[in-house]
Amino acid sequence: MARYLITSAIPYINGIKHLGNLVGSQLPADLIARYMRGRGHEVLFLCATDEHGTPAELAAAKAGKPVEEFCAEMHAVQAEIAKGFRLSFDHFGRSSSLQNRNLTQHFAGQLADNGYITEVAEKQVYSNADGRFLPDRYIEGTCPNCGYDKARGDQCENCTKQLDPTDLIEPRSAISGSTDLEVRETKHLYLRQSALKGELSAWIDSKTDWPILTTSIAKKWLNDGDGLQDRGITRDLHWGVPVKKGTEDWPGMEGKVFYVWFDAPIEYIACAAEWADANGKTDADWERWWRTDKGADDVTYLQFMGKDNVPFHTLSFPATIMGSGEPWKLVDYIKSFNYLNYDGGQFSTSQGRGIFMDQALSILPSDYWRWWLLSHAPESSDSEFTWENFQGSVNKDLADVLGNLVSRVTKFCRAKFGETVPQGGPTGEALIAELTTRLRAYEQHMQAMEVRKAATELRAIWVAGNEYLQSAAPWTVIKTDEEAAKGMVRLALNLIRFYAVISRPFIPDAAQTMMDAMQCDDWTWPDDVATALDTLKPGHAFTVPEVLFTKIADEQRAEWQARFAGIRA
Ligand code: B3M
Ligand code: ZN
Repeated sequence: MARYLITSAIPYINGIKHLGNLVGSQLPADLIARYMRGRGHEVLFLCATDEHGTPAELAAAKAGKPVEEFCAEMHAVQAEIAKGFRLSFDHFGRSSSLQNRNLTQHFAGQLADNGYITEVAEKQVYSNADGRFLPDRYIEGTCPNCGYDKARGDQCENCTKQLDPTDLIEPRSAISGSTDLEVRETKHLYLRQSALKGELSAWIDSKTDWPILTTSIAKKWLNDGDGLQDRGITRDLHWGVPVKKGTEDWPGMEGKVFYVWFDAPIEYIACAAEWADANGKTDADWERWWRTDKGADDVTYLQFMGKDNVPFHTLSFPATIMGSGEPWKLVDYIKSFNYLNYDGGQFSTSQGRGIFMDQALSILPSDYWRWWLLSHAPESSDSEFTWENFQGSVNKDLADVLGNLVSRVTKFCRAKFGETVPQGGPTGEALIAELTTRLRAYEQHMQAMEVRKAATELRAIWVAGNEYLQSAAPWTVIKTDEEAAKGMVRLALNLIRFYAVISRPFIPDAAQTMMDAMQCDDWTWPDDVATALDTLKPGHAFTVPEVLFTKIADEQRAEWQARFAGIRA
């Protein structure tokens, strides 16, 4: 038995995620967590909401709520949707937790003590009316280049010219509209990533088994242009982890918070502490997952994320850990994803384009989505959701192949032999041989986290069962050789249980329905296929389940297509 620590990129708090976000982080992480548990490994699967930063402040202001209240509500909403998708987190934490506050301040203190933090004086625009420094993009004014009167302090949207806030004519605060602005000097902390460049490079170079997508992005940031830049890790905001050096105040940093991307990955660690606290466990219980001096030596740590998050996970967060000089676990494998597009364009949170997680669950149960998304995961390139493709997958793979087998076998048996597994002769040698070969391939793909390949193999395993039944044809054989027909049905009923076990990481609800119908609760992984297909003995009672998957009719598909064509308000 091995130990797997699995984390998904933590979704930002400011809104409900779309299916593109889901398939790039939480869903594949859940797939692998479920698979590893199914193989008998010990798994700690963590996720959380990413709650700090300007977007959270602004979303709360828009909702007319104090930011703490907004975050607490949105956390509950996201947790509920995660349950709806059957994301099997051991804990769904919050980056605004006390545990994360303490750990973030602790890391900053360690980094400072080890010489990896510098203080940099900067000039920044301060708004007297708002009582705060304004990030460049929250300053508006007239563009000196084209005269557009809503140019932002970082760029003019009209003529695309890159700007400095001081370039703007008649600058004003985008928050309050106030023109009572002044330039003040302020100090910020920088993480000296450049000083860790050698160590980071060597570490990335040692990861020869990582997906190209992951290492190519990391190497680009390490080596392009000026190479790895030092990064500002503090901000002049109200909402965030207050800047402290461990437990001590940091002179000159009063009123400042850490940048959201500094504390967000630290939440992966803090979340384990939250998990322990929420479950009456001790510090030792979570530290054995995270500290190599406290038992985490034999842990394999897997991270899942979209490609835009890769630089932070391959460089910044490792730099935080390395620079701390403490024995925290570094990630062993980063599985990253390309983008999922939506019907000829991009999914977009800011524009409300595509299907969002809550909307998806409002029209179909999670297994339908899980199957399509995972079997079309954007691994080697971007992939695209179209309603036709979705309809095709559901109708063929889920309804015609898997669902049909289950209903045909159970109904036939009930009609001819009653609702117990019949006594019949041995059969299906060729099927067992094929399933064995395919199951080993499936296991290899899952171990390698090749999601699409695993889905393809699983589908082939379902097809093999269907073909067996089609050519064995117990409904014909029964007329001449009842004993043989019974043997086939017995094998096919066992096949349903077998499918439940191996399909569970992809479609957990259908798997449960299949297992329940077989009146069984034995989820043992089928190391030996012949033995697995002999689990349900003659005389074992079963029931005919409800329809596993309903086909999507053309009219229904067209209606959804039209309903989700527009922009979500
Ligand atoms: N919150 C990205 C996002 O929600 C970001 C990931 C953080 S991982 C530590 O899209
Ligand atoms: Zn302009």
